[in-house]
Amino acid sequence: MELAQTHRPDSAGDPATPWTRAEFEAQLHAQGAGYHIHHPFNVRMNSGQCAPDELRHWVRNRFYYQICIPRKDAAILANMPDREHRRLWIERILDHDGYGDYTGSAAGGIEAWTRLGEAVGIARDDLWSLRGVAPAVRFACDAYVNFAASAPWQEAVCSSLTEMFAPQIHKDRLAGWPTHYPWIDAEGLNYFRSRIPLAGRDVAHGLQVTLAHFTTRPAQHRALDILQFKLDILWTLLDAIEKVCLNDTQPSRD
Ligand code: AHQ
Repeated sequence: MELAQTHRPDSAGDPATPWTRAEFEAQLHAQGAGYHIHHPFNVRMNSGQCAPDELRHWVRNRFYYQICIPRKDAAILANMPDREHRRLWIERILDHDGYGDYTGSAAGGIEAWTRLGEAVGIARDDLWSLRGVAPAVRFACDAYVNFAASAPWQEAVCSSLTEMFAPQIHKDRLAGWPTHYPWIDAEGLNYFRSRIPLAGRDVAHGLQVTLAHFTTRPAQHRALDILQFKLDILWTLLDAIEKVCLNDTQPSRD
């Protein structure tokens, strides 16, 4: 699948020579500068400047991203020829869809996000109706699912590595929201708490696959372009959510 190619002046050595694993990993980490933790909407949300309606827009729209994740992961699983990788990857689907009777830790991330919805004042049926999900949010999330289904499985694994930066964004929410948004039942924040160890487990596997698969300098640049594609997806979600919030506050002309 064609992706935008960022021109990067090769900072580390001869462009014909692959980066070492450490240099390649450092290049991947350096792309964190474009992570959505730095998006103006996220900065505003995490500094307590969002109104309740704006948080509800964020929860509603991010719910569409959350329900796309297990479908994305199932698409990757279908393309994985190796049982050992599948045994690790299938965990991700259960993490989100849950299993058993949906209670306690087996409830899954989508159930926990539903709890977050109720905690910010969105009823379960309302959240699951997907009412209020912005077209650009659907488009970006669907682009992610379609990339995962059509790209080689190692490229799709690489695209999940934005989670290298996720623990911090979850920790920020857990640290700030109780003070900034005391009206939100603390139970609703359990999703963020649950993701911190899971993100670490996911990244360990994703990084091992990525560092082993992309072994020439052109391939390593492709990996950086794939990561940028996913960073752009997350950034686009917040662009769209910010616009929804802006439209809410701008009285209609007519
Ligand atoms: O809750 C998130 C999650 O389960 C995942 C899976 C992973 C992937 O496979 O792409 N990415 C991801 C992310 C989650 N939460 C986002 C957030 O800001 O709460 C961050 C996002 C990511 O960094 O990719």
